[in-house]
Amino acid sequence: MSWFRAASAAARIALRRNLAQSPHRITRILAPPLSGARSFHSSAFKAATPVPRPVPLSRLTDSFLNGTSSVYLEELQRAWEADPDSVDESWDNFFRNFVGQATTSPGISGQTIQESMRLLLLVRAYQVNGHMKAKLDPLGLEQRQIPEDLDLALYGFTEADLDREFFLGVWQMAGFLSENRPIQTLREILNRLEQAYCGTIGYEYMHIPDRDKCNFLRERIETIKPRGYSQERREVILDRLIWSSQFENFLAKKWPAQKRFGLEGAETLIPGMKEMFDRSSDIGVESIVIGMPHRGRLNVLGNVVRKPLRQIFSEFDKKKHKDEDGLYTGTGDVKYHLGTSYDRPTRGGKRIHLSLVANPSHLEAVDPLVVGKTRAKQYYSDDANRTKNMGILIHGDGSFAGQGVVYETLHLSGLPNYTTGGTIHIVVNNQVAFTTNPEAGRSSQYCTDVAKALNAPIFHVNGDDVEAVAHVCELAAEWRQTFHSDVVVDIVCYRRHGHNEGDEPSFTQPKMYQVIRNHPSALEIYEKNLVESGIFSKDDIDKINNKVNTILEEEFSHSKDYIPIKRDWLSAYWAGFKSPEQISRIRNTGVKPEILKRVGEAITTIPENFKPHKGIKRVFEQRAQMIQSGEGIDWAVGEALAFATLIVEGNHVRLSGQDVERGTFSHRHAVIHDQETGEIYCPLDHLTMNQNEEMFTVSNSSLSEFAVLGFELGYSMENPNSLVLWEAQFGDFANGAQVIFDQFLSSGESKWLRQTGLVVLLPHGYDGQGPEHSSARLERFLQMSDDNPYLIPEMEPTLRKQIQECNWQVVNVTTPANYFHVLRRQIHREFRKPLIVMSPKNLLRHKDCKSNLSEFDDVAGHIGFDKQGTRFKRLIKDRNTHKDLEEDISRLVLCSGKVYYELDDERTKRDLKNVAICRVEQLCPFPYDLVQRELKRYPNAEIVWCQEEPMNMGAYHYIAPRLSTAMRLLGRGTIEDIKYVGRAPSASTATGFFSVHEKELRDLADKALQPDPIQFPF
Ligand SMILES: Cc1ncc(C[n+]2csc(CCOP(=O)(O)OP(=O)(O)O)c2C)c(N)n1
Ligand SMILES: [Mg+2]
Repeated sequence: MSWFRAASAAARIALRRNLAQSPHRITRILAPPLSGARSFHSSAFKAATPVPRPVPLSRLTDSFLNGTSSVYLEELQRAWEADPDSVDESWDNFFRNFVGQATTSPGISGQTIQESMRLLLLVRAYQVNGHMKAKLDPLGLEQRQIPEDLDLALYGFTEADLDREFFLGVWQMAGFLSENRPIQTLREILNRLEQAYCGTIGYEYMHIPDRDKCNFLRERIETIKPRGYSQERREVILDRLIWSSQFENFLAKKWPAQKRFGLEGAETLIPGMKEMFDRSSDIGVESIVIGMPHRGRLNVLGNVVRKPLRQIFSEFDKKKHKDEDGLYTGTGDVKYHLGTSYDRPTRGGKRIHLSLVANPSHLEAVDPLVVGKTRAKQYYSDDANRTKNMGILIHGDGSFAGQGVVYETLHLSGLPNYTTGGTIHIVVNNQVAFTTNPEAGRSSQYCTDVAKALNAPIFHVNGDDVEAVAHVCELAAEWRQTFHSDVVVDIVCYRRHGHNEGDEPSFTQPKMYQVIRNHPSALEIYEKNLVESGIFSKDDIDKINNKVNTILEEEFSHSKDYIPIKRDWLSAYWAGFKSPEQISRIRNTGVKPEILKRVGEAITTIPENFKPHKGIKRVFEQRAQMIQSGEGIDWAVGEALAFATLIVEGNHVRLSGQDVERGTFSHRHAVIHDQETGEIYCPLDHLTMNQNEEMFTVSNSSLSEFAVLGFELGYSMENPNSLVLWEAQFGDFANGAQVIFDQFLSSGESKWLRQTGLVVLLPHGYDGQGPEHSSARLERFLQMSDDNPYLIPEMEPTLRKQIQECNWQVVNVTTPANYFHVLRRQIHREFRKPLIVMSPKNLLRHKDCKSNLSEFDDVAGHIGFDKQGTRFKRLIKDRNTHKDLEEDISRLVLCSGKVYYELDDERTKRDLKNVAICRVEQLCPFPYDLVQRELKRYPNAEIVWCQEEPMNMGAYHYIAPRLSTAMRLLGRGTIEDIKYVGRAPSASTATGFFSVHEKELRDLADKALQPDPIQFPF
């Protein structure tokens, strides 16, 4: 409605001016209209328009549709016609644009300002609501109410007006309303509107509050030349539609009993995508990342991405894939989840790189990954204006409307550190989701309405009209390259068979399927059209069909002896990285002292003229002091040193999540703010000369866990030389992204042979803040860990592959130096694994949670330097320098995380000499070798597992079988000899009462350190 508002605002302003400035004009306004001077059409189809009557000035309103204003306008127009200077300048402009042409053109008589305005409203109604009348449903089953504002009668026109001529033209408007539009009859105008807005494409774009963008679309939608493809283009479109259709027919014929989630009913998706990719390539796109669900995936893989057909066919052979000797296959996945990438030639003679991202069944979960991966590609290809790399997401109608991650992902699209310059969304809208009808599946009119919140244009298209599909697909590509923002193509189609090939759809949609059974395919419809319009002969078409069939058959016969090539699990940047079957060198992570000092200075220095908050200034002074003295390095500085050293080594570091720039606990201050100018300064951006601004990225995120974690995961998969981290506000909230943990992070490598070194920081720890700010649900991450609890793998350092074979690492680190090393270890190795960190809250400022700079360096003799050099410590032995054999120690307490400091404190207070406390810093994979080393050191000790979490949570159930396996081999007892000390089992993660929390903590320490043996479990 922006035009309406603008016009009525113009009227309001002019009216106010008139009233305030020129009394003689007021008189004119009040003068009664000259009867019959203007032909004012008051008759209507439905109701008569009120006859204008003069009213007192005090009751004048500015709505030009009511009689009062019309009188006013007529008067004003008459005055303007007599003397353009007699009216306010704004009215002068107004009249010149609306009726200037009409009054001066021969042949048009009697077009009033009222009529001009009503015509404009009519045009506008088509622009806004024309899609409601568009013929979108190939089955013709949709029953939509045609909006009243598309009815001529509403505007006071009658059939008698249809052959009258009108002029229509507005300055600074494109399309129908553009200046210098030829004079047309109302009938012609209407026809054009119907053709543009109510054909097989329904355009929704008038919600976009930007005139240039609307004009861009208007120009293309309201073009005088109706859409038309050349003979040559039509042949390509036909060929592509034949491929799409024959592919499904072929699979159905050869493997009738196998699930493939065929595309039948939506075959035009394939020519649509191909036209979109060709057009995108013509206008600068070089690489496309695709995410899509099950429906039509094999067709897209074969026909769009160009995965060799023989390979696709060979994967249907169930026997074949069992034993691929010598090939790392992981645990695999069903074929309609697999990803792949290929270079594909385009119509314009270029090549475009396509990668289809592997995904789980969880609909839409892959969306943020695609966007994150696209963003990473843009970073690595210096694609500053984001035109070379593009993301495409294909959706189902049910899932696009129903899954919240769609909205969460859409909301990343305009954020500076997440934008990819626009994703193109294609909805395969088959008007059903499994067995659920749209009326039961969504409250919105269209399944795409969610995208309106982002001001994305939405092109609904009848999936039976392949040329219309091709057209909107091209238009979407143009939009994306022009405005660098999201756009949606909604292909309204149908699903010819059941949800999968074995499903009976008539159980639940009998009427729809009656229609579908008799409905010709999109290919049949197109072929008929082409033959009937004489564009192609039946023979021409048969030739293409035969060609396609022959190739399919040839590929099928080749598929029988197709030998899978070495899995393509390492893409370009990953050359040289090791699969879990190849042993990888373990590298030290210590850094030269001079580098530590140099980067230490850089990260603690604030530019002279920058005026930080005085609290921040103090923090930075303390940090500088830590670096200078080499003592008392805290968590935040430990982390910053890890980032800084990785960056100076040439790696990209990216940390995102809610409030990560400052840090939820106000500890990080990675970005500081000038208190006078509001300018920001990020010390980690200034480590090297001319450092690329994005090389270190720290970014507050949208308030989403699912999409942001998914985005970072996608980002991390592009290039191994990047440390990508996502931090939850509190670990508790990570379960909002549970699908990413379950379906991707814990199992992605095993299913799809794609590695990631993503780091997930989950603030965790019982400090009395209640049930929702205490637990990151450590137990869940450990439960998903795949190291065998009853089998100790090879632990000899040079042969050890334990960490490569395990799906991820879960750590609960207790010193800044160890945090530094575990982050650096993510990069300093020849494979990538996700790292789950139970990160601290109160240790961030704990007096004892400090490290010396010497623990970060690689100098022999320094603390932390052991036989292998300086590395991450999977287990930290008791801080007292115990010998290799300590027979007097009567209790060995094993624990993890911050409870260590509480126990140690209590031990000191009680001056206990007979208790040793060891920290298991890496819970998974379990450090059997180091645990056994400690068990041997304390041969007479009672073995305790102490945790702050309730018994049914925390690490207990993970630790117990592994620790007992370690004990059993040393003759130290069974699982019952592990004494549990911790909170009792509980439904809630933590108490909401601080006093109860404190008591629980006291009890826990009392029990762990009690002089008598601990009775457990009975
Ligand atoms: C998150 C999630 N919930 C439920 C399912 C089970 N499921 C598989 S397909 C499907 C229907 C999807 O409908 P739609 O998005 O319209 O796609 P279509 O199958 O019609 O192409 C459902 C509910 C799923 N795969 N993922
Ligand atoms: Mg559907």
